[in-house]
Amino acid sequence: MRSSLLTAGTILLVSSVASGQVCFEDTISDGTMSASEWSTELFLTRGLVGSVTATQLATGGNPGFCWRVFQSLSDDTGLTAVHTYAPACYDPADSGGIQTIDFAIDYQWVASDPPPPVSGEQRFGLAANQGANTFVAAGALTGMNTNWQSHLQTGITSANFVLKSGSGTLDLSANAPPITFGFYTSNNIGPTTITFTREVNYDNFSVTITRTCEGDANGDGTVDVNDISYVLFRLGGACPPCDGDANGDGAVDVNDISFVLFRLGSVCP
Ligand SMILES: [Ca+2]
Ligand SMILES: [Ca+2]
Ligand SMILES: [Ca+2]
Repeated sequence: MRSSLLTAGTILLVSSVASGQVCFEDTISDGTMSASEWSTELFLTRGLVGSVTATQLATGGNPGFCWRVFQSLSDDTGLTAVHTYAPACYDPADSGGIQTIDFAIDYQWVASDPPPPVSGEQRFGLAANQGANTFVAAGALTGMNTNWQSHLQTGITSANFVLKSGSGTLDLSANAPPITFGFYTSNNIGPTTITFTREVNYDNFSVTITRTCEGDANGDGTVDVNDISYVLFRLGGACPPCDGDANGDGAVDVNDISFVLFRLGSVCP
C-alpha cells in the first residue's frame, strides 16, 4: 500500500515509482512509439558481435507512427534488445497483485539481408522491468510478411518470464515493487563471418492486467465497503492513471461501483 500522509493541506505520496512515471491501473497502450518515451537496451551472448537501432518512424505505422527495429549480428551471437515504455508502470502495492497479463502488439516485416528464403525474421515478446531486474516472456516469430499483423498473447503469468539481467524472479504478488513493461526483439546466428540484418516495424503496444483480486479498488486485499468509498471519492477522475477504475474499462464511473458491489466479500487469494 502506498502510504499517504495528509498534513496541513499537503498530500505527501511516498512510493518507489521512478520520476515522471504514472502507474496505470489495468491497461496501458501506445501507438505513437516516441523515442522520448521508449528506450532500448541491448544484450549480447556468445560471439558478442551485434548491434540494434530502434527509432520512431513518422509514417508507415498501423497507422501513423511506429517503431522500427534494425538488428545486425554475426559470429555465433545471440542478440536481445529490450524496448521499454518508460512513462507507465503498474504498482502492485497500489493496485493489487497480478493474476495474468495480456500482451498485444502489431508487427510488419520490412527487410532482411541475406534476403529470403534465408530466415530473416525477429523473435519478439513481452518484457518487464522490476527494480534493477529485466525479464522476458517467450513470444513469437514475426515471419517475413510485409503486411501489418497482430499478435495477442493472453494469460501470461510470472512463470512465463525468464531473467534477462539482474537477479530473482518477476514478482506479481500484492505489495511487489512497481513493474515497467515493454517488449523484446531477438535473433540468434551460428558461427559465420557474414553479417545478418533483420528489420521489422512494431506498433500498438498494449498490456492489460487482470488483478488477483477483482473489485479490490484500493488494493488492500479485501473487497469491502472501503472499496466503494475509494471509487466514489475518485469518480470522474483522470484516466490514466485511472485510479479507482475497478472494472478496467478506462473510466472511473458508476459502473465501477456496480463492479465492486457485485464482488463484495470476495475472498482474495
Ligand atoms: Ca501508430
Ligand atoms: Ca479493498
Ligand atoms: Ca471503469
